[in-house]
Amino acid sequence: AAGRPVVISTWDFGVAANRAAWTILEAGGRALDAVEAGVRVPEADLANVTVGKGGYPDRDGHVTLDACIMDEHGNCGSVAALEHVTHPISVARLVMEKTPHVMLVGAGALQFALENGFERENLLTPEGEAAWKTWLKERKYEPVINIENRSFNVEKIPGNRYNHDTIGMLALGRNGDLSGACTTSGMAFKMHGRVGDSPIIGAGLYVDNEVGGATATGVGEEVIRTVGSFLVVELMRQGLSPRNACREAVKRIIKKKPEAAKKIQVGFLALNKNGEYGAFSLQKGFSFAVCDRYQQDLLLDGESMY
Ligand code: SD4
Repeated sequence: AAGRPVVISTWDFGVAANRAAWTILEAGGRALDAVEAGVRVPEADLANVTVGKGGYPDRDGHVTLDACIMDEHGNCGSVAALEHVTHPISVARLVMEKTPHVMLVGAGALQFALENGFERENLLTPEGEAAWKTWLKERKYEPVINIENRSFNVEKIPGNRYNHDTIGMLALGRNGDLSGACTTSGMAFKMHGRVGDSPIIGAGLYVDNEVGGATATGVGEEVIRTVGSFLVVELMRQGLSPRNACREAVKRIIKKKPEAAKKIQVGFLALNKNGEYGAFSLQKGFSFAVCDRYQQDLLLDGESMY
């Protein structure tokens, strides 16, 4: 157990994101502020092709972003299929704090963002456009396992420098309050209008301040089908450790689709109220980052089923 405060997040880029969150947690700040600041780091990073600006587009060439955030009171906010805004997580937070709603999508989400001072930007980088044009030649939709982990599959992605994906982040503040955030450009070359698990409360992210929080990465359809993050939190409520709760959720995915599960990646990451954390994935190669007062740049390999 890391104790508190502590922040954990998915994949290699979690290390830099955790650092930004840590600055806030260390000063006694709110977990909600920490997770928002944390995930904004990869959102703005052009070198990663799966979150925020610079994300790979859908098959029609649009970069569409999904994100959600959840606080210690069970408040939540979410945006899906949001275009032209670099920081969907901050729009999601505004949806939570400034509207009577939980979720805004597409043109409505963009309208809300622009009305609240977000700048309209072009998120498709030359690199993203080149990858899309290469993809168009074969038009084969095949999610790449561990596209997120720098040491896996790098060579398989045309024109790809780094391989990253959804960032899910969970933080426990010094005062014992939990929050979480999740943000992504979704599966590269998805259908236009496709929404993954990442902005769906209970699927890509769930936080219950009595118990803990969980977040997911990988093929979102399987996470939605099993309401994965909610499942992990409820399993922790029943007494499972974060690692074992994540493992059960992975097993649920296998049970529902045994054949499909062999070919895709899904990973869960969880943090409980005591600052204990764990992860589990379908395939090897799911990395996650941990930051607490003893170690700021820890990158661990989650266990996997296969
Ligand atoms: C999605 N879960 O859009 C996201 C993508 C992801 O690792 O996390 N891939 O389905």
